Amino acid sequence: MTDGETVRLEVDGPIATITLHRPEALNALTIPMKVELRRAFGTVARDRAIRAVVLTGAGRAFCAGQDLKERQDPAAAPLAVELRERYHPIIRAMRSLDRPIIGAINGVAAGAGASLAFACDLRIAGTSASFVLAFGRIGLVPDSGASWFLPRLVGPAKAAELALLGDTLSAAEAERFGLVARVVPDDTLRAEAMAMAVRLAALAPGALAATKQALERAWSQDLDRTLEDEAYRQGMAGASRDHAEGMAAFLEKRPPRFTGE
Ligand code: T3D
Repeated sequence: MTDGETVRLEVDGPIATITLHRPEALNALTIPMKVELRRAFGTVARDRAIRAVVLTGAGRAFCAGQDLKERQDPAAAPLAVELRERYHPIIRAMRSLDRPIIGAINGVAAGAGASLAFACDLRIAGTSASFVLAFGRIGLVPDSGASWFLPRLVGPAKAAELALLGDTLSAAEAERFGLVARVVPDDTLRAEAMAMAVRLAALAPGALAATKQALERAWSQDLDRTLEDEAYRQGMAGASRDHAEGMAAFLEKRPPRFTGE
């Protein structure tokens, strides 16, 4: 376990759990916390033994976004600078990580906290989870990727409603819109997220990484380019030992043992 003051990183075999840990402030993001979160993703990126990541919050919230009290400091960096220097590196680290990230959404995800949830590859919600694009309520605009992720995740109409009105999206509604894979009782959320991580960790790491990248790239490409990219990635995957192992396991009617080669 690597303990920052405000972000905890636990590694258990092939699974890393990153916990936002300022429960007294609903895990609102301070500068040290953003630094620790970026560092945690860096540590995960370097540890090739990690095959899946769970991101969650301590206490009753996932993350309430930017710490608005810290923002009162007259010496605070301008908003655009803070975004470019501290938020964007976190979002980019999450999207470029070549392992899947599961958001275990244990309570409210507001503002940039919602953006963190959206930047995960998959989300499971506890029944008490909710999403709120709180930016408009304080005269700000969606940031940290929220305006990029949300229309892609829930469609443009629902995204406009959530972003413009700032309405709270409950866990049940989030499931209906496909934003979360499923909703589970709060007290089983960690276990359910871990079970999903265990499933992911048993899959071929190279194929998972390429799938994550393919899904991301396809959003901004036309069909022809995507077909070509698929052919390229499939050529690479097809030449891997893991593909041979997957085929052998299928023919021998046994579970595969993927090594990432
Ligand atoms: O650098 C930059 O500023 C640019 C980046 C901006 C990105 C952003 O994230 S902007 C959006 C920032 N977030 C918000 O506007 C959300 C503010 N919080 C809320 O709207 C509500 O707290 C929630 C809807 C999240 C939850 O409501 P509720 O009723 O469950 O809890 P609460 O009573 O409001 O909050 C509990 C405590 O957490 C409370 O502490 P206290 O006063 O009892 O000691 C509250 O002040 C604290 N807290 C909640 N959110 C924040 C916060 N403290 C600091 N910053 C927060 N964002």
